[in-house]
Amino acid sequence: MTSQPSRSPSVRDAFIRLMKDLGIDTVFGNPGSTELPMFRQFPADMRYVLGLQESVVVGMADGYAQATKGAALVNLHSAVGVGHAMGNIFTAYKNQTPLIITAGQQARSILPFDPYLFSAQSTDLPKPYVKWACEPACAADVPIALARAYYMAMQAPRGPVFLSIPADDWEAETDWVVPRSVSQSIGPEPTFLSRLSHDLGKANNIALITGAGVARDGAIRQAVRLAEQYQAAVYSAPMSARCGFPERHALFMGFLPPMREKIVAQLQRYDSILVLGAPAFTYHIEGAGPHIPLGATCWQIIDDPNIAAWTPTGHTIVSSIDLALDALLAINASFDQPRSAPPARAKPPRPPATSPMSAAFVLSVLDQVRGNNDVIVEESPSTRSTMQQYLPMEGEDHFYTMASGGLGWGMPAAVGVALGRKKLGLAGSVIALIGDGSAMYAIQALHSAAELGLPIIFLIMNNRRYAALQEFAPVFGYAPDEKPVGTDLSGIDFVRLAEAQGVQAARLDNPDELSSSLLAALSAKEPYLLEVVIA
Ligand SMILES: Cc1ncc(C[n+]2csc(CCOP(=O)(O)OP(=O)(O)O)c2C)c(N)n1
Ligand SMILES: [Mg+2]
Repeated sequence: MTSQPSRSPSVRDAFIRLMKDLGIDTVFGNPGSTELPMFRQFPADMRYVLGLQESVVVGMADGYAQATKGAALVNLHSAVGVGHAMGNIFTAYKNQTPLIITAGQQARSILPFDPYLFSAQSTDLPKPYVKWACEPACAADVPIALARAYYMAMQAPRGPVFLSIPADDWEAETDWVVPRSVSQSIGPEPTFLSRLSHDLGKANNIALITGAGVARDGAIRQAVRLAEQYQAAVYSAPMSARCGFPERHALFMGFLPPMREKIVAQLQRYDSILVLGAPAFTYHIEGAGPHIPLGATCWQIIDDPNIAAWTPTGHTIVSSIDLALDALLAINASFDQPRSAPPARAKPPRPPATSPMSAAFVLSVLDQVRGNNDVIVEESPSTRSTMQQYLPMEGEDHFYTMASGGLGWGMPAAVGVALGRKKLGLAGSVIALIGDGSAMYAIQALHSAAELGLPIIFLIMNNRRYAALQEFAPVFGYAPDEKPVGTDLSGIDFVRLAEAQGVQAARLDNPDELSSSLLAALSAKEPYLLEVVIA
């Protein structure tokens, strides 16, 4: 911690000092007049990462915070900047990413006159998708509000918080704020743990379902030990935004779909279900009947009391996943029945090199050429299930997608993940696997990638349409030959979009060139966009 001089500091000095003391040296932002006073004499030892639209700013900060496992600081322009950012604020909330989002506000001295750029109900605007929103009652309270914002964001369940700061606050006098230590995890209740351990000991066939919370809490190692101890079959929770279990492990059985009847069918052979770091369950479409197979017991361990409250069935331990698993593994397991491993799942067939290429072919080739340290950031909806077959993830820091379903996160998040990994000195490239439609929600992320010179390959899966919606249509009663309106995209030239923003790019439709193109892109130290034309 820096030593504090005795004079009364300005709000700006106390704010910046506290940011540094909290370990924050990067600000993701897009500035306006209401933010200019904040960063006058911007410190040389801090970095401002510019995003050309506010949703890009928040997406980058989300990827960065997840990769560095800390809180990221965001600065937005008053009302409209927050509005632009709202989609990715929603996603950060669902991702449980700790973000301190500051936004400018008009000067307090002119607020009575409804001034230009005034955010009338500034703290209501980002609700309900922030854990806390505050416009401090007076200028001197701004630094202490930053401290509260930080501890709120980092406390489980983590998430974004919001501070609205009037433009004339920065010169006012205040006091230094000294960081405190505040624990960030939640521990499990021992009586619940022994009940869970007892139930697992009685079970014949256990299904372990892992979600993003396992990765967020760095608890994959414990999840593997637990699965091996009980010879449990492991599934990824529906729509999991991170990798919660090594997908090449013999006990890994695959991915649960976000639909009630299908989950029940897939879990039919288990009499005990334990869900870690995910709700039981996340649905995308309507369903009916039981949520788990009849007669099965269901437990979930989750750090969010809100999820614990709405869960329709079973028992819940509200706890951070790592602490709960450490405690569970420390209880000596005794089994009523001897355990044997569940049958391993079949490998998918090798896809042929057709022209145009299939997504399966592209991803199977990518799997052969990618490095062990490479990271996948995915936002390519109709490719997701193909990716799950052909691109198995290794561990907790190898895969990121958004938990919200909101497009426009993947492009900027890839930039943030790459920047975060660079800060930590981690090797490997970031591979952003992005649909053609998805890319267009936040295409300005390419500009930030070029400015930062990060090793990212943007692999645009160009099928010239919103395929996921076309595939989904029959679920909503469309006839097989009826195409939903507004789902064809054509004429988008991703190479020119990339080059116009300073990113090298190529378009590829020849399957024979795929492997060498991917290898060249992966060995580049700079961002590279590869537009792959797929069927
Ligand atoms: C912000 C937002 N708008 C609209 C949607 C609806 N939506 C879901 S999937 C999809 C298509 C995405 O297209 P693309 O990235 O090309 O992937 P593909 O479906 O072709 O694999 C759309 C528009 C959404 N999820 N988020
Ligand atoms: Mg598409």
